[in-house]
Amino acid sequence: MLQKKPQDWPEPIVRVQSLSESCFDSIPDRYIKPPSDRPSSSAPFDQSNIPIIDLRSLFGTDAKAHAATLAQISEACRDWGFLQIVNHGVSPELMDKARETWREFFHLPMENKQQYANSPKTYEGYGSRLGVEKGAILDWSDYYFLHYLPLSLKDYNKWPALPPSCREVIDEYGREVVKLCERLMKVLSVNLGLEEEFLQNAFGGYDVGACLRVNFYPKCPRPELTLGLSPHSDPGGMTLLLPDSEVPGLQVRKLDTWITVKPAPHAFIVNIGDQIQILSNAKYKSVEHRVIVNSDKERLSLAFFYNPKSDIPIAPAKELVTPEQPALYQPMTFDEYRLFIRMMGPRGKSHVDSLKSPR
Ligand SMILES: O=C(O)CCC(=O)C(=O)O
Repeated sequence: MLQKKPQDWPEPIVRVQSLSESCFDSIPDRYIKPPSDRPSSSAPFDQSNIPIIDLRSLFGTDAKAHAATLAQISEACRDWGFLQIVNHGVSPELMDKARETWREFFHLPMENKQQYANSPKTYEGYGSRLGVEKGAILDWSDYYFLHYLPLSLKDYNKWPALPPSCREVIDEYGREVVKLCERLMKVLSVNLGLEEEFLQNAFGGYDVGACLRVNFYPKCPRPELTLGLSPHSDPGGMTLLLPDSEVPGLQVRKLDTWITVKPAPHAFIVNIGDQIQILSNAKYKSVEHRVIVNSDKERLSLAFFYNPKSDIPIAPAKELVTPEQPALYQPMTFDEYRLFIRMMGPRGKSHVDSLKSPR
């Protein structure tokens, strides 16, 4: 396994937003995917969607309704690894404000954004590529990455100072989303047949890792040749994605097809990450997803990653290891795991699969 921290990008960084403004009918070769990886334009229009689950009963006193919601979540986690949640307790106004604030950020003049240009040492700041492999084919997106937790990594100076409300909005949004993640961790623990606090404790308590990646997908003159984000599973614990309210783009792999998610109004899209796959001994699986782009509308999404504390070993829960289902993974800290991924960039599910115990 690779252990050296990458120091710098292997090539000069080009902002996809600038390319989008200067390319009218072609895109640079660096963004053209091999034919088998391109979004298939011949896919039939598809009605299917990931499950949409109303969480209202989790906040009420009706035990039967509560149990029914838990059962729906359990089925979605097992069958899809992805679900949409509505009536989740985060205010729709805050969700809209978070999206709008970040849209304003990406529309600031380039020099305002460049002062936050990131490096692969920590990825914090304004970025345009994942992975440091020289000559890699790149994705059609820019992003902003920041730490919300643990408090030791939270650094307002690394968050944008503009638009003026940005830091305050991120703080409020982070607070509400963390509360929701803590609630979901209890639901997942109970659904796995574990103590309610099991997953939270396995993540190292409440000062966990939480970070935000805001993805900006500019318009693309040749969307059939590229992807906004290559297929990957999320390396962390659980992700709460706030998708664009107008423009679809997220696709989730279901067997051999890619399902385009149709976001419900003010829903969060929740997905299981590799660390919960490992802790659940693969009862729940992280699922590959990717993003397609389009020629007439930009797209913005906020991915909030809720992760274990970075320096504790993560291994299958003993309660879920049996003679019939032995431990599928060897223990590894999230720091070690993430470093491996940050070197390589998005690679489907090959990262978590490579942790499988030799048998
Ligand atoms: O933009 C999206 O809809 C998905 C983003 C995503 O998968 C990610 O940030 O890991």
